[in-house]
Amino acid sequence: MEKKTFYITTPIYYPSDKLHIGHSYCTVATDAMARYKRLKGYDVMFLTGTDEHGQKIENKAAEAGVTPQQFVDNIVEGEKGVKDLWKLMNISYDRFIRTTDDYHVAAIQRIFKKMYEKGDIYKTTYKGKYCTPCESFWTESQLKDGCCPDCGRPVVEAEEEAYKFRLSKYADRVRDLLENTDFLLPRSRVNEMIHNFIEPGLEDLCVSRTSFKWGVPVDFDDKHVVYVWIDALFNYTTALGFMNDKYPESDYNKFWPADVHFVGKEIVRFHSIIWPAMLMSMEMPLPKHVYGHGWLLLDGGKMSKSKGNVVDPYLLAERYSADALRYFLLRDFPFGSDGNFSNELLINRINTDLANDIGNLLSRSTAMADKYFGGKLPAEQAEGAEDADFLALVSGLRARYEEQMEKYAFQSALAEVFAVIARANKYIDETAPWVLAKNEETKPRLARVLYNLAETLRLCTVLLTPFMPTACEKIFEQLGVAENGRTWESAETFGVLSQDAELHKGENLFPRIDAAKELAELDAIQEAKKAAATPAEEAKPELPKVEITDREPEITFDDFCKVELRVCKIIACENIKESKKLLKLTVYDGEKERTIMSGIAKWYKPEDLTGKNVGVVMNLAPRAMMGGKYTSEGMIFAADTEDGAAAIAFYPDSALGKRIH
Ligand code: ME8
Repeated sequence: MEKKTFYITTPIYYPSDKLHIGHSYCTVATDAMARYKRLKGYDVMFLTGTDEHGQKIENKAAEAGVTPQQFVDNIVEGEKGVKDLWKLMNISYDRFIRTTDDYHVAAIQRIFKKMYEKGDIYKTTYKGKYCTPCESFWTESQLKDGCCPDCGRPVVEAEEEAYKFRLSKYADRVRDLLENTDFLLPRSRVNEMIHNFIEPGLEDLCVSRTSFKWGVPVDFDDKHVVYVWIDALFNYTTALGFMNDKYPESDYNKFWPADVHFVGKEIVRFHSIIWPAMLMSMEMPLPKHVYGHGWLLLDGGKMSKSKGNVVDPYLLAERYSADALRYFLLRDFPFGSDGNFSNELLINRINTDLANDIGNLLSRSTAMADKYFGGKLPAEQAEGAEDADFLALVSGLRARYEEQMEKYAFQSALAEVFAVIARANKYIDETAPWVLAKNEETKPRLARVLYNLAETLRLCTVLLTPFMPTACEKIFEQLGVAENGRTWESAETFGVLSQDAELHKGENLFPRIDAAKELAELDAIQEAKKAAATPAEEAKPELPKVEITDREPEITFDDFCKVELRVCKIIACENIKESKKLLKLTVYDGEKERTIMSGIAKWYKPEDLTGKNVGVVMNLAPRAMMGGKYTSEGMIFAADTEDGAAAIAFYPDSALGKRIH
């Protein structure tokens, strides 16, 4: 019989910086799910990767003085880069896609063209708000208090030729998908999408850019690059060979549609509205589920690369083991909600669950088996009064765990396992094996107690392998568990551990951490990193002092408004023979031209200024100059500088004719 398939993905992360614990959180959850499904016998495809195009990366590369490709190569493949991190974290991905991979780029071009030929992508003029410093277009609704949502600076009206996708055409079908199916999980995310995006009405989506180059060129109109989100979302299919030759199409037929995309809640909109609409346009099957997980917060705020308040997973995994970090991430935070990360929580969790509960159970059980029976439990064993209650909790554990895992409720699945582990520790206290060991007659009882403990541990360990693969291997080894005792099937049956199993006390898998000492060290490391990362902030330069002697009396706002300040374009500029100081400028305000005489000839050549937009005082009374030969009809903004030079402020083209406030 053919195995059932399971296709699961993480978001593809931006390699604009080193990844942080938030990215690790999602990837670890995906890995646990993939391993769980493999354990259950599924043929799993687990895809992760990096989303490498876009303006941000282009800018970051420019700042670093390297090409965008060099920049992303370093972050993805370089030392302690994305791939190194996933290796350290024991991430068992089957495929890693980089959106700069040739096969992906070619496939995206074909996909874009297909939607264009169908008429779902069309060429138009895009009118919107433009943030010049960020070179980004925004719609009215994206603005924050009327300003650029990225940098908070004012935006201007602008126009750009663009391709748009007919998102509006699919609005009803997307709404139906969200409201009437379990496509989007958890359910609470559905209302958010309907309320915030569907109800206000879905507008067609701008899907190309001309303002930067670092992207997939539209091959039939190469002034444009494909919008990064189209490039990014289709990764889930190109990595299966869709519209490319890198992988066989049979992969696509076998694994698509995806069983689930795990994504952070901030990108649920892209995955639950835009993604299905584009798939509908392409007439492709839709993924079965999108799961929008919560955020890890730091001091109540979202951790983010741009804020610089990130926690380094590399450091924590190297210090406490990948297993401990993986366990903590999935045990402490309910997957669908936000949670506050702290080093203290991490250390507490390691000390209580791992060092105390499972660590102790393992070392006590194996040490007693060693001490009392040389590691091999005798065949003669005796049941006792304490068994029934304990074993009642153990039986049915796999079913309880499975129920939670199928809902992606990792926290609850782990809680089920650790309830059994806590109960096993209590069983040791109830049965007091050290007392049973004192008497030959009670040795069979002792043997059974130790067997029950080892078998319970084995069973729990099978269920913990998706979370802590390395430690679980070692536990199996200490308990002498053969292959048949490590399977999913074996976790349903109590008594699989062979009577001949050789138990031995091995290394301490989860040493107790001195919390106070570690916390102090982690704080010191964090502080040192902050200081190294933000030298500019640390060593804030003292502000220069300037003596101002010519302050004007206060005026009212209305008085100020009487001065008409406006952006004009210098359309002509020349030296005049009558003066070495003056330049004759012709400026244009969008309606008409005027002449301005300005004493800046010493610092600016006419060709430096022609074509530039400058600030102009428009309603100054005209003034005759050079004996009446010239008339100046305004003043351009120029600051006096220390050395007497003039410094002119320039404005973007889109500001032409606009008032300056
Ligand atoms: O959005 N808590 O990439 P990205 C929890 N390239 N999870 C977090 C997190 C936090 N504080 N910070 C990040 C992108 N994540 C796009 C995706 S997919 C076709 C394109 C996780 O590098 C979370 O899963 O900004 C989030 O959705 C993802 O990283 C965003 O990574």
